[in-house]
Amino acid sequence: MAGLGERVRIRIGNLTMTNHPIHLHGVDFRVTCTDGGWVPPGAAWPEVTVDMAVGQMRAIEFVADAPGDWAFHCHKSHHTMGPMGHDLPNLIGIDARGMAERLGRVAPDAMWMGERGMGEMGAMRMPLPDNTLPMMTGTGPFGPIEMGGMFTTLKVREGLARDDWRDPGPYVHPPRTTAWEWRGEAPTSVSAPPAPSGTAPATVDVRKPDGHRHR
Ligand SMILES: [Cu+2]
Repeated sequence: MAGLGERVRIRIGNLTMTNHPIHLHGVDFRVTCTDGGWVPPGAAWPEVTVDMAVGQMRAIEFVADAPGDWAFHCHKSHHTMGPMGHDLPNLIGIDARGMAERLGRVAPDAMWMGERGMGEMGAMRMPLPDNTLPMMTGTGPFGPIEMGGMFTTLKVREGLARDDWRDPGPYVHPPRTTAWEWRGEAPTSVSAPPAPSGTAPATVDVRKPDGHRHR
């Protein structure tokens, strides 16, 4: 958790035997410390992902200037999906809608990997040994949280009291700032405004944005 506007430092150490590209949504950060020591401020480079090699430590710092619940996770998708079985046939591409429910009637212990994301896994409530990290982290305001394992949430809130670490619950989005599925009639036609006549074709200037606000 971080109060809105607070400066945050997170130290990360990779004690595993593989690399982990650790990614933070909502803000961009600076890598301020390596295993060689603190990085001079002018040399701390901006990032949204820091690859943690085996045995490495890093410190990242940022100003928590965006209220919300921000995913903080390894960018290797299978590292946010453990623990899982792997000796399974590849069924990518089949229509799996409703398969978990139908399979559950004849094979209650079967676990179906949802074709359209991992949400169905979270809805299954599979039993796990007590010392197992949950594959799915729980249920959020939009349904099952589709990441677990090497995943957590950074909560940025306005008005947090100092040293108050109680969970403030899910972020309450301001009205008209969330997407929803349109279930009404599809529009019959969407016409683009006509291009001005007598002008040269537009060129596209592609450059990387200088911010990181994929919300
Ligand atoms: Cu990883």
